[in-house]
Amino acid sequence: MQAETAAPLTADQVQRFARDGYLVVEGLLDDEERARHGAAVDDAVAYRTAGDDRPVADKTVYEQSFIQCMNLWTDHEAVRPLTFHPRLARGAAQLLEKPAVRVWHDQALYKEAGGRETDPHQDLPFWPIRPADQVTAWIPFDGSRRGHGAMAYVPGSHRVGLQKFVDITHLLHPEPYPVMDDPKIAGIEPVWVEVPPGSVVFHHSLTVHLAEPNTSEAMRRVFCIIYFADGCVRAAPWPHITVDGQGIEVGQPVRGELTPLAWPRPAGDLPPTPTRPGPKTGFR
Ligand SMILES: O=C(O)CCC(=O)C(=O)O
Repeated sequence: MQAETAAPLTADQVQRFARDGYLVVEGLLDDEERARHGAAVDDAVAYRTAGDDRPVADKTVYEQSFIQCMNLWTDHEAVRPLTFHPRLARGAAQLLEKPAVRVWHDQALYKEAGGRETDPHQDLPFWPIRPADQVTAWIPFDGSRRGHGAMAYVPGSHRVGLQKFVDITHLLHPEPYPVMDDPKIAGIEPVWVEVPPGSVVFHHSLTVHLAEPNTSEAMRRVFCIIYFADGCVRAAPWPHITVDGQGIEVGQPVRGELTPLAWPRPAGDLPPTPTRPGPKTGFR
């Protein structure tokens, strides 16, 4: 394993993230890491989805966007070194320009062959945590290309004062809010991102993003890690397992066994298995 000494991102990359709300970083994982972590996540997804043989067409609209398996680090120890990978976590801290970051949750988002698009949305409105100091590392194990569930980001959309809940599950609102038509971002073209394997694409929790359908024959294997700045507080009383499961009241900092520090953390030190499970699917 490579020793982590230097900060992984340059000042220019941090500035571009602040401007655009997303950042492509190629070569952040080497081939050995990509293969090892990809296999661990594959195994965890297979375990979580065992017995579900439904074809895509028989799934709910949300499930047709991706197979979502959250908090894999909590019950799959082999996934833990990726969720708490020091290079990624330190990069997240650099992008948020904060000394310390915690993990809100990880998740596999495996878009099946024939899977539908991921509706355009922002992440923060799903979460009862503020201020808006969160960043997601989106890790496509096989790289990302058009036709295979590539993502697009609306550059600068995290800076326009937009904060809208878009029900990408289609469970509460069958027709989710058409955020791309919102006057605050209308006219800004989304940027489609294609990256080679080993890349990580970071996005801010207020950046509007979307993914195209997977029209290829292969599964789109993506793993995400959502980090937040240490010190963010629970901001709303509505039920959410991540904060309720740790007894965190409105106004209190989100600190506990379900949201451990990812950076700084001694090399090779991984958090223990939490005593209470966090959410495993959906946004709660
Ligand atoms: O991978 C996708 O299709 C969507 C990803 C996403 O919405 C996210 O990482 O916040």
